[in-house]
Amino acid sequence: MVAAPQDGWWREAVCYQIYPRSFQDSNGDGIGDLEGIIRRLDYLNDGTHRSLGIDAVWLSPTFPSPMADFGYDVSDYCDVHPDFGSLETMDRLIAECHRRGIRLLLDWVPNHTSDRHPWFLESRSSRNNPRRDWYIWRDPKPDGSPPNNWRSVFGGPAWTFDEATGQYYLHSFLKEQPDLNWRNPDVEAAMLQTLRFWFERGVDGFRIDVIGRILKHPDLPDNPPNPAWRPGDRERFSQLWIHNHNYPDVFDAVKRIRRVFDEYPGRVAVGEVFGSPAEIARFYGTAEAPGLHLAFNFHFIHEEGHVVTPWEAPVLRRIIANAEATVPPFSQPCFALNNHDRSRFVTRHNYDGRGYERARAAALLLLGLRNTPFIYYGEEIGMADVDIPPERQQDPARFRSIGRDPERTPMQWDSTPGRGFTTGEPWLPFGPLSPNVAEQDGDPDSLLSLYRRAIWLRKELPSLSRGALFALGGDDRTVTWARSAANAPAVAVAVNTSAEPASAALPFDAGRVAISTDRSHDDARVRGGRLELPPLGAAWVVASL
Ligand code: TEU
Ligand code: CA
Repeated sequence: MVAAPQDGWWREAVCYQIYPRSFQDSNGDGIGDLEGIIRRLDYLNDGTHRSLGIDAVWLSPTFPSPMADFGYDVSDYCDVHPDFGSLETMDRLIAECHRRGIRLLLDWVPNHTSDRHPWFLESRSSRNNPRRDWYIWRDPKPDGSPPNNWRSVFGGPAWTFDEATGQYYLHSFLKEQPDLNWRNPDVEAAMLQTLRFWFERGVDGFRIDVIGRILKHPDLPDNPPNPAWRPGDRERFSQLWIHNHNYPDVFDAVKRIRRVFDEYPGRVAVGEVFGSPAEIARFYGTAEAPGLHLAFNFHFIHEEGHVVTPWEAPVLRRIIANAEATVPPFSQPCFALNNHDRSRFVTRHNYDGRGYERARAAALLLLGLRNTPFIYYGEEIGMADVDIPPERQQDPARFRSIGRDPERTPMQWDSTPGRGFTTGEPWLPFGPLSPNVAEQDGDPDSLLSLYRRAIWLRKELPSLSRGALFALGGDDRTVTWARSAANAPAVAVAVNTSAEPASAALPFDAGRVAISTDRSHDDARVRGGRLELPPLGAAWVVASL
């Protein structure tokens, strides 16, 4: 058989997102850094079942930045922010990852730079500067107002007036994040060069920030109002983003970006994308003209309209079915339950105090699907959002009513005053002493132990790590499916989202529970094609051959 056009390590990988400021501080300044990450790599994968078994790490931005958006405002794509280390530390991190078989992905931010990036400083210096056209400058309307009605994702107009040159510049996010003009071929060439810089240093790929926004309608027309919007809803949803989000030209640019990845064997592009299942699928391109290797599907966090996705079997089933039906056959979905922009899972689903139980079932759901899963640091111990007193708030983005600090607090390694994270004052306050890694480490019933066992089991069961997904079913309380690869026993996954016990119908008659949210069920024999699940429980069942 000829290898599929998109085979690679990433197909069977379990990935882990690190928010570098919050993972491990090594020098007591209260800010996590690359040296700290190196010290914690054995926690991620030391080759034994005592570690998590992570195959790839994605670092949120580590580049020089004024930190207006904590690194998503890049002022130099080819260096390391001194808070995090240096190029030398990054080289060591790459080597230390590779020594453990861990791939390293960095975070590429192509839509915008910092307003302090030398390119923007030149661009804003005069109307006839050679780099003027590297950003998106337009005259005011005759009444002095912005060139169109586009809103910033973080609130307010997407345009800021520059007194010195008498024009507005476009920024889809903060005014400190001017949008690059990807219609200028020099911009594209310069940005693609930054990818090669890191590939040459051994980086295994990139998570690509808001890739769906890099090209806008060339005429920058007004967006139409959103008929579903009601006063009190988030302002950014007051209009339909048709001219500045997933605009058709984006998908051609993605294919050109992909070709740079293909210059270097084994490098992977994972896009941060938003939209319907069909829109997400479009980012993968076609077998002949591939786009991204993987495009995130955030629908377990929020769907269109951005309301929190409920933990309900019919909703989960629909999300899985839609992803399976749309992602092209040469690749696979890429799900996440958490990230640095959204309220954490445990908090989102804690309305009855049972968010932590749902997190256990969610781990078996995420790792049981046909996908390249991404785990957000702290998810594996059930970290929740932390209340941030007003005087300690850091995130300027009014993306929700508060910023995104609650889901970005330092990793809780132990119950000491510095949580094992720092010897100094942490940049954001810690959560309560519990949960932490130390207390869960030796406890076979902990969430951490469940994640570890599930990840290693996934590697040992080819049906789970690379099998097809079939027989997606269930009822109002349960969602079930099976996975199967050649020459391996099929594995069924069953999740009970209700607070009542439930009986799930499996696609095969007999098997053995390989792992479940309630450890007392492990190794139970299954007969007659039914599995009894406790309230909010989940399990994997290996079919008897
Ligand atoms: O997030 C993009 C972002 O804010 C989305 O959640 C939003 O819904 C999307 O833009 C809709 O198209 C990324 C980063 O993850 C975030 O941390 C950054 O602040 C942002 O881009 C700007 O770089
Ligand atoms: Ca530090």
